[in-house]
Amino acid sequence: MAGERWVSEVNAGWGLTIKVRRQLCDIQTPFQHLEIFETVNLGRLLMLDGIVQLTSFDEFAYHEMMANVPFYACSHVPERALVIGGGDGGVLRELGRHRELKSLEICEIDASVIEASRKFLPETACGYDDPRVKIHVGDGSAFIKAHPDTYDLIIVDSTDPGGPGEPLFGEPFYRDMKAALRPGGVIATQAESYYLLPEIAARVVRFAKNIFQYSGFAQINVPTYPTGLIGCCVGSDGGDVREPREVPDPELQKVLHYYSPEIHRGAFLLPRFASQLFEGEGK
Ligand code: SPD
Repeated sequence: MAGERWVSEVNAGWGLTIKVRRQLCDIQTPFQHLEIFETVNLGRLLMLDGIVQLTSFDEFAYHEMMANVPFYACSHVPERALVIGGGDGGVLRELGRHRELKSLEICEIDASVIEASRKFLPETACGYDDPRVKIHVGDGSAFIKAHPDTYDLIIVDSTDPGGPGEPLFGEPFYRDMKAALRPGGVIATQAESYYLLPEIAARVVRFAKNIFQYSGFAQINVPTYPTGLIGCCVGSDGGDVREPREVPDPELQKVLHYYSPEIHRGAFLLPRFASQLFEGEGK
């Protein structure tokens, strides 16, 4: 309609279009095109290279699951967590709710994502206000190699493959993550949608299955990602990642709007075609 402004993510033959009021940030960083919009119905919107990373409307779903599934999948109480990517701070915000974590590190390749998120997305980037947070700006795949036997949780909140996140979708990186875990630690990675990018989802699930004793794909409903769904691939040698170690204490559960122990278990229950895809049978 004349005078209206819409922004689209065009990805793998799909389009997802959101009505926006104005653009708050438009910069070409050394790594990617970074844009932030104020939308009409969904709060703020962060896009990197034209791909939706988050909206204020539903970012809680993705960030709660990316943080809490690995936190509760860990067979011991985790103390040291590392986020790779995740420069908007949303995963940090959710991890920060856990007082048991003694250190919270983030390795983000693009300092501009951190700066712009702190300026324009304060409700997400408030994760950085936690004094336990230590920021490393650099390449996550190199960082992980340099830190063997260090973390209880490694959470990879990456962009899609093709941009700066590309090395994070390779098997060597999964092996390096395993080496960077302390015994019984857990990895969780952004694993795409089995509707939108089935080959990539199947590939990362295969890596996790080949490398860890226990693994699985947890699905998350996120309406502002194309197909409304995204996966979290989880792997560990410590125990069954589908079964939470404990329930959140009642005060914490009150502030979680998506995660619960029931959702944790249920997220690993997949439609038959998706299970077959991950078993290598495909449809
Ligand atoms: N297809 C988009 C995947 C985006 C995953 N990263 C989101 C960043 C939010 N912290």
